[in-house]
Amino acid sequence: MPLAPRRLIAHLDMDAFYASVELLRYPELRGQAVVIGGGRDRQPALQPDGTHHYASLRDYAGRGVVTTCTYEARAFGVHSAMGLMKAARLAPEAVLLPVDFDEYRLYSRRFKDAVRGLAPQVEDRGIDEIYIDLSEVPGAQHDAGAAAARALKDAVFEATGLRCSIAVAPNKLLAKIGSELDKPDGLTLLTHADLTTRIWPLAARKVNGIGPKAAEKLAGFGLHTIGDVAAADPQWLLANFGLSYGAWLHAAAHGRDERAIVTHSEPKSISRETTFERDLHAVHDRSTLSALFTRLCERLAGDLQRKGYAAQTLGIKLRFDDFKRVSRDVTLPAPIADGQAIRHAAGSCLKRVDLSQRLRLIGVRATGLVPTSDAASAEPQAPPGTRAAATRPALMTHKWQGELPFFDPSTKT
Ligand code: TTP
Ligand code: MG
Ligand code: MG
Repeated sequence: MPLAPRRLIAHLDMDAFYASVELLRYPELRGQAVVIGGGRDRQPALQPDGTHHYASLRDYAGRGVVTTCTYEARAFGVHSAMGLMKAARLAPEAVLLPVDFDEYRLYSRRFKDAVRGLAPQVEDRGIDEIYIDLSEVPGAQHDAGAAAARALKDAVFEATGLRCSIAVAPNKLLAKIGSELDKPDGLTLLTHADLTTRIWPLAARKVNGIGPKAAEKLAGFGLHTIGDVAAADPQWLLANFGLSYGAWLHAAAHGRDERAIVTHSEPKSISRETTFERDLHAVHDRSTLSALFTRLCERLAGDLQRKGYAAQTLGIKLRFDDFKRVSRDVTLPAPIADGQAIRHAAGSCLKRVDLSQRLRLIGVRATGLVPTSDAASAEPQAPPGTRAAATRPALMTHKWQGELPFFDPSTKT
C-alpha cells in the first residue's frame, strides 16, 4: 500500500492588505508611509491637473483608529488598532486614506480564486488569509511545497498585482505562525526540525489560540515564549489552564496540530440592508418604505435561494435619524426562503417597533440557515406542508392579527 502523503499545509496572508489595495489605485503613493483609517468622506480630492490631494495624517483630529498601514508607516511604529492621533505623532507625514471595504472584498475574491485555480483545497480564514492543503498538489511532495508556494505567489500577483506571504508546514498551526516570519513577500518552509530554532523563541502570543488573556496569565507564571510553554510540565498546564486548554497548550507549543483543512463552511447569516437617501417616516413615506422593504425582502430571498439556504429565523434592523438602532427577530415553525414569506415575517418584526421617528436605514437578516436539499430546490412541488409553511408562516413569537404599522403584506408594490 502506498504511504499516505506527508501533510503539507500552507498559510497565505496578504501583505498590508487594505493599504496595498489602495496603492493599486494611487500608485504614486508607493514607497510612502500610508495609513488606512477613517470614513468615506475623506476621499483624496481630484485636482484639476488630474493629480490627487491626499489628507495628511498630521491634520487628523478624531477618535478613529488605524485599520492597517504600509510597511513604511510601520517603520515609525504605527500599527493596526492604534489611535490615528497617536499614529499622527509617530508619522505626521504619512498619508491618510479612508477604508473601502467593497474594493478589499473584490480583491479578496480575486486572490482566492487565483489560488483555487492551482490548489483547490482551500480554507477561507477571512478577508486576507487562507489555508491551502498542498499535500496532493502534483510535485509538492518532492520539494516540501516550495515550487507550489512560489506558483501560488505568482498567481496571486498576476491576478491582483498584490504580494502575499506563504508558509508551508506540516500543519495549520505552524503554517499560520510561519507566514508571518518572513513578511512581506515571504516564502517560508517549516518542518518539525525548525521548531526549536524558529518557533520556540517567539512570544507565546504568536500561537493562534493564545489570546491576550491567556498570554497574560502565562506571563504571570514567567512563561513568555512558545519554548517556555513547551518546557512547562504538562500536568502543571492542565492544573492551571484546565484539562482541555492545558492539553492544547502543551500540544501547540510542541507544534502538534491535526486539524484538517475545512473547504466548506456554512454561512451563519445572510442579510440585506439599505440606507435611504433621505430619512423616511413610517406614516408620511408609507408607500416608498413599503416598496423598499418588499424589495429588500425579495433580494434576501434571492440570496438565500441562490446560496441554497432557508432561514429558521428572520430579523430586521432599523436605524433612526438619531442613529439609534433597533432590531427584532422572529423564529418560524419551518424554515423559509420565499420572498413573500420573508416579507410576512419581517413585517411582523416591524410591527413590534415604535415607528414614530424617521428611519435612516432598514435591514433584513436571515439566520438559523438550513441548506435546502437539492431535490427541494429543483422540484417546484415541494412536499406538502413545506410550501404552505413557506408562503404563510405561522409565527411562533408573534401573531398576525391586527394591523401592520405601515404596510399591508398583501399590498402589491
Ligand atoms: P492582517 O493580515 O492582520 O494585516 P495586513 O494584511 O494589513 O498586514 P500584514 O499581514 O502584512 O501584517 O489584516 C488584514 C486586513 O484586515 C488589514 O489589511 C486590515 C484589516 N484589519 C483590521 O481592520 N483591523 C485590525 O486590527 C487588523 C489587524 C486588520
Ligand atoms: Mg495580511
Ligand atoms: Mg491576515
